[in-house]
Amino acid sequence: TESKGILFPQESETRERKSLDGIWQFRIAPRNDPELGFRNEWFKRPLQETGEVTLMPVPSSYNDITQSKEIRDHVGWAWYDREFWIPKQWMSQRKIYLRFGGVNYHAIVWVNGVQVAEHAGGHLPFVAELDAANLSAQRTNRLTVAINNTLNQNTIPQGSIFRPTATRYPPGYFTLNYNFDFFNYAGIHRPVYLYTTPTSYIDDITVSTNLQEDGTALVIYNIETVRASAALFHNDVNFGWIPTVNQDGLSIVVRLEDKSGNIVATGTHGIGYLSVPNATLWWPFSMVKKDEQAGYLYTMVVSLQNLAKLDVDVYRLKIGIRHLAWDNTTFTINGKPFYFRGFGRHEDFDVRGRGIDNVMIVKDHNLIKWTGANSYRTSHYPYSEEIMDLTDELGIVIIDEISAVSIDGFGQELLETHTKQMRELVQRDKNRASVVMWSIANEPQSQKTEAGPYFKNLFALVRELDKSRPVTIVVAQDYRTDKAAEYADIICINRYYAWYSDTGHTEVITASMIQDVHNWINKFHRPLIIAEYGADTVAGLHSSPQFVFTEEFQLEYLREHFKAFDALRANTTLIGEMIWNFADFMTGQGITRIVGNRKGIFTRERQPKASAHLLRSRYHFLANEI
Ligand code: GCB
Repeated sequence: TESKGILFPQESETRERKSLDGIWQFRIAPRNDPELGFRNEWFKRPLQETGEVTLMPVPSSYNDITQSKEIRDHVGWAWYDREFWIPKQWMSQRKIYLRFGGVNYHAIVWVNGVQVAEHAGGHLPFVAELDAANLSAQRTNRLTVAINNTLNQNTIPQGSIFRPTATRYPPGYFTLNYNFDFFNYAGIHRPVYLYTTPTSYIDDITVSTNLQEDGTALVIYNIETVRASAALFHNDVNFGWIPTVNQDGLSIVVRLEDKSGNIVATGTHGIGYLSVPNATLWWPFSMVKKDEQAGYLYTMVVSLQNLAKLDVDVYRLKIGIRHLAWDNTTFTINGKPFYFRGFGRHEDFDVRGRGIDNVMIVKDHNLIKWTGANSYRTSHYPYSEEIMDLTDELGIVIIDEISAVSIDGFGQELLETHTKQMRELVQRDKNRASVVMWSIANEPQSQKTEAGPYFKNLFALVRELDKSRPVTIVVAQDYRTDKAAEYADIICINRYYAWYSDTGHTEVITASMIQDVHNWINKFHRPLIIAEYGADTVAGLHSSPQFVFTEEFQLEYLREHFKAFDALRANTTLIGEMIWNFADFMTGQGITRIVGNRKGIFTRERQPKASAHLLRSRYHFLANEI
């Protein structure tokens, strides 16, 4: 039986894990001979034997690490390799896997010269099972990864290669063009792990939670296992119901532990539910009093046991118990209306690009809490699992967005890519308490006729994958022309009054915004979130009276929006405001971007602009009111 789960690799009494993060060898393929590495089989020998290599940290984007413009702006294949050891005891009675948290965009992976994985999609994990026959415990093994950042009309996001024909260009000149507003960072962006499971193992866990009238919580679970003797019992996984004791003598035992390790419920089937009286709920940190615990997580201990009741495999999943509900006017968490006050963000930081590191993610979440925000959207792609662990733990509410930014075209092949990524995202994040909504796209060309059936399709798919969360789409179109938002449970709109239109005229903001939101709500009768509004602001630039790009302008721009939001909160189904952006971030080079997009309320170095203090006082004020 094949694995289908993508459970985060963890250590337990039955599992081991080794990090492969560190400094790897790196080289890019020559621009004029992109296939050279394949023709010369660079995966068959150490990369440094193929030519000049450079050192490259993993995880990281490769773009900003070296002093080479060629590497920063590279388009095409880039090659990485490193050596690793396999402990002797892993070589028998174990399954060995190699897992990448995220590689942008397309990756091919070889171990000791043999291809073991290929994956497309820049922000989602993938796993390869390694064949022990191709590994050695006596000498080092070699891991080679080739990655390609080229985008086309059927990748998500999209891009296109521009090859000018005019003679004024140097021979072979080309660029990758894309119309999303962030640098197309490339690299092995997230941790790389080697790990093991027993040969019979827990492959996937799906959990949803519910609250009954009497306050009893239900934890509904579905556990998929793969059995070593699967060839004989191939029905186990697909059958959906795994009897207490299977024909191979293995059984599933589930227990739910609270934070102190007390067992609060137990179960004995692969599918079932646990009822937890007086459960401590998972609350957003903004909704609990100081002495209560936000982001309360239980540990669901799943074990696969043999007839002697010994653990064959054990996996611990942290889960939050919370109840989401929504209708045409409200969105509630644990029965209480939730007003989103948050951010659009990026995984973006100096030097690292989109590579994640603990310094950046802890600092960012400290800043988020400092502002009094209660939520953010993972604009414009799924964020790393390490980040999502933090939002679960801290009680920060997440709108989980797929990489479909600014898409256009809406053909069948694009829909397939989009569908595949949505499946992978739901598979990865389905158990996360902090994820309260799926966002299936940001600012598609949704005024086009083809967008209607395309998104109708996708909304249906996501609802089929997960009925426990509402589904949204983030649109920039006008309420009269958009063809996608009508299928959403909750509508998100992005608006830039006095920035992209009527530039500088902050006096138009309040009235324009109020009228716009009324139009949407009167037409669609849905809860609505302003998912973006913002103005580029160069920290330290001042002007009185205010002028675009100055800190004074950003302050005034925010104040005018707050007036609109307060009016709308009082008498419409506006359920949230998210500023664009949390921090300044890097973009491609262009004349409207001054070394990146400056709409952050924090600089790229994470220092506050004046607007951060203003937003903070509003978010804290809202926190006290709600
Ligand atoms: C948007 C996009 C976002 C951009 C932003 C801007 O509508 O969703 O990716 O960065 O506008 O600053 O133009």
